[in-house]
Amino acid sequence: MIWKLEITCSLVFGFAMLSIANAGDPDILTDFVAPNNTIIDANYFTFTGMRQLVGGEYPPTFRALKVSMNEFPALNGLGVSYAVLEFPMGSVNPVHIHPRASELLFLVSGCLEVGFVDTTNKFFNQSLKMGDIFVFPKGLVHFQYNNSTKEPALAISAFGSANAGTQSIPTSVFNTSIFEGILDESFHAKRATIQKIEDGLKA
Ligand SMILES: *[C@@H]1O[C@H](CO)[C@@H](O)[C@H](O)[C@H]1NC(C)=O
Ligand SMILES: *[C@@H]1O[C@H](CO)[C@@H](O)[C@H](O)[C@H]1NC(C)=O
Ligand SMILES: *[C@@H]1O[C@H](CO)[C@@H](O)[C@H](O)[C@H]1NC(C)=O
Ligand SMILES: *[C@@H]1O[C@H](CO)[C@@H](O)[C@H](O)[C@H]1NC(C)=O
Ligand SMILES: CC(=O)N[C@H]1CO[C@H](CO)[C@@H](O)[C@@H]1O
Repeated sequence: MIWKLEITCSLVFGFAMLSIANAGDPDILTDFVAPNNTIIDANYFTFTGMRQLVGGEYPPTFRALKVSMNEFPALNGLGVSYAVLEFPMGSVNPVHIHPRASELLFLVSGCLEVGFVDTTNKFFNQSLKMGDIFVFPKGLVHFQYNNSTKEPALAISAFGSANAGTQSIPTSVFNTSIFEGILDESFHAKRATIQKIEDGLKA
C-alpha cells in the first residue's frame, strides 16, 4: 500500500510543479529582452507616462491607463504590468476578463464596490475602503464600481503578466460580428431585446 501512496504523492507533486511552472508568463533565458536598434540604458527601464496623473483632474468617465509591454516595452518577458484606474463618482469599470493574469488591486483613494464570479458561478463581492487590497483571480469575470456621490476613486492594479489582456464582456459579446441568431439563442431572448443592448453599445 505504501508504494501506491508514493505514486500518488509524486503525481500530486508533479502536477503542483506543473501548475507552478504555468502560473505566469514563460521565463526568458536572458536577464531581459533587448530589442534590436534600441539603446539599452536606464531610460529603457523607465516609464514616465504616468506623470500626467500628478496634479491632474479625474476624467468625466471611467479611465484605465495601462502600462503593459505594449506601452512599456521593457516589461517584455518580465511577467509584470500595471494599470491605473480612475473612477469619477458613480462610474463603472464594466464586467471584463484578463485572460493571462490575476489582478492585485490597491485602492489608493475613495471607496469601491468590487466583485468577481468563479467558474461555478459563485459571486464574491466586497466594499473596499481606501488602503484595501483585493485580488481578482486570473481569467474570471469581474468589475469595479464607485458608488460614491461624494468622491472619486483611484486604484492601482498590478498584473502577473507583461500582457494580461482585457476582454470586455459587453463588447466581445454584443459589439462584434457574432451571428444575431446565436445571441438570441444564447440568451433565450427575442431579437428586439438583443438589438436594444447592441444599439446601446454602438452609441
Ligand atoms: C535582432 O536581429 C537579429 C538579426 O537580424 C534577429 O535574428 C533577431 O531575431 C532580432 N531580435 C529581435 C528581438 O528582434
Ligand atoms: C454584495 O452584493 C450584494 C448584492 O448582490 C449586496 O447585497 C451586498 O451588500 C454586497 N456585499 C458587499 C460586501 O459589498
Ligand atoms: C450604492 O449606494 C446606495 C446608497 O448608499 C445603495 O442604496 C446602493 O445599494 C449601492 N449600490 C451598490 C451596487 O452597492
Ligand atoms: C462598438 O463598436 C463600434 C464600431 O466598431 C465602436 O465605434 C464602439 O466604440 C464600440 N462600442 C464599445 C462600447 O466598445
Ligand atoms: C452613496 C455612497 O457613498 N454609497 C456608498 C459607497 O461605498 C461606501 C463603502 O464602500 C459606503 O459606505 C457608501 O454608503
